[in-house]
Amino acid sequence: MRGIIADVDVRELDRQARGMVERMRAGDVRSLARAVSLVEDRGVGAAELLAACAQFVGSAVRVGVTGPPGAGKSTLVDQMARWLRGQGKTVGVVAVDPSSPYTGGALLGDRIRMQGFVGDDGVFVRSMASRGAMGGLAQGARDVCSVLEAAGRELILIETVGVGQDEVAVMGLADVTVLVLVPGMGDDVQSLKAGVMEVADVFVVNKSDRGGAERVEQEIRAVQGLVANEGWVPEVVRTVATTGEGVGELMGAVERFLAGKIRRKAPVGGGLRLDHLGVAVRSIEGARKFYEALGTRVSSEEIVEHEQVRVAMMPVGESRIELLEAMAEESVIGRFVAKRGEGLHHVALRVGGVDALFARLTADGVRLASDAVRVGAGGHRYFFVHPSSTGGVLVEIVGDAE
Ligand SMILES: Nc1nc2c(ncn2[C@@H]2O[C@H](COP(=O)(O)OP(=O)(O)OP(=O)(O)O)[C@@H](O)[C@H]2O)c(=O)[nH]1
Ligand SMILES: [Mg+2]
Repeated sequence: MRGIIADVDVRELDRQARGMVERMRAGDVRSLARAVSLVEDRGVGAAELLAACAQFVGSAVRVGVTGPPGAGKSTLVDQMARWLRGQGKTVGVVAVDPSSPYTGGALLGDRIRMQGFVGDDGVFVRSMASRGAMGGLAQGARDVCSVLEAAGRELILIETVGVGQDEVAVMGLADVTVLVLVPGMGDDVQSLKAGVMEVADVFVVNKSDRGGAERVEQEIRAVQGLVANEGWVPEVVRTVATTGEGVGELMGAVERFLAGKIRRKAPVGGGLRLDHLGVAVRSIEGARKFYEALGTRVSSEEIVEHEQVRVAMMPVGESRIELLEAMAEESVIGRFVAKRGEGLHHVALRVGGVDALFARLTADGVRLASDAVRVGAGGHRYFFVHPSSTGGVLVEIVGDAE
């Protein structure tokens, strides 16, 4: 009986969570506020809510803003939010305050400044207190970000004081991290470099109305020489957060970093990817067990009639292993197994522009093992390149599905 009751409760919580996400997505800010509180407090239904939010995770651009206490992070975040509103973007702000939220001046300061957004539902601000436990802060901030993303916020600004491990962990949530420094830090920039300098994708010299900005910039450049950052040299931008000066430039630097990050992450070789490995086997039933023991499974099975072959797909990361079993002795796979035994039959590479590549390879005199681009299972287009041109492996070139 208990089990049944628990099941009903869980289903009811799931139903409530889905309703909450629906209302948030429709723009109901009160539901958003309640949802954020629920995951922050880890209350009953928080797990169900996060599960309902899961499909939207990663939909926002997350911008981390960190730096020493009093550097002007909150003032800058406020200006960044204003700038983004000017671009018509919806914004979520997560201010992670390591001191107590009930006694510290920081939260009050945030409240006063952010009141500029009262009446504008396009900016949602939440200050979070440290939960004390290592990692708790980052987990809490991560969950709040998930909720904001489920609510459809396009950008999330995450403010945290860059002091300890917890804060560095919070910055791990961001797609891009802005490190805010101020004039008068002198050699303190040097002392910051452990942990904090490394996370910076863009440097801001705030309070540059005060003079001494040049000195800090030189310090940053000096330390940068010591820090490797995936071949990216972070830009240094001067701002006056109190007036908004330099904020447009800062947002430009953030955009440039993100654009470069996508480029840097793109695979070398113009989008060339390993699509699958084709393994010729006598029996799929016999061969699949080994791969299943490694933790993959057969995601789909199909028959390619004109090749007289049965195919079992087993996902491996973004690629897969295809087990190929002949349906007739006189098929390609049947002849392969009879002659060479079981083994690697082909390597399939995915490209953009399969027809253009077919034409170019033909023109270059590469020996192809197909007389034309063919249409295979799932509508994808493919052709084979003979092993004599590839270093001894039959290569299948696969294009994207039509
Ligand atoms: N002169 C000058 N003052 C600034 C500038 N930016 C911020 N301030 C002031 O610096 C003080 C601290 O600003 P905050 O935005 O609260 O700084 P913070 O980094 O968020 O501070 P914590 O969250 O407490 O670490 C406030 O009095 C701001 O008005 C600036 O560009 N120039
Ligand atoms: Mg602050």
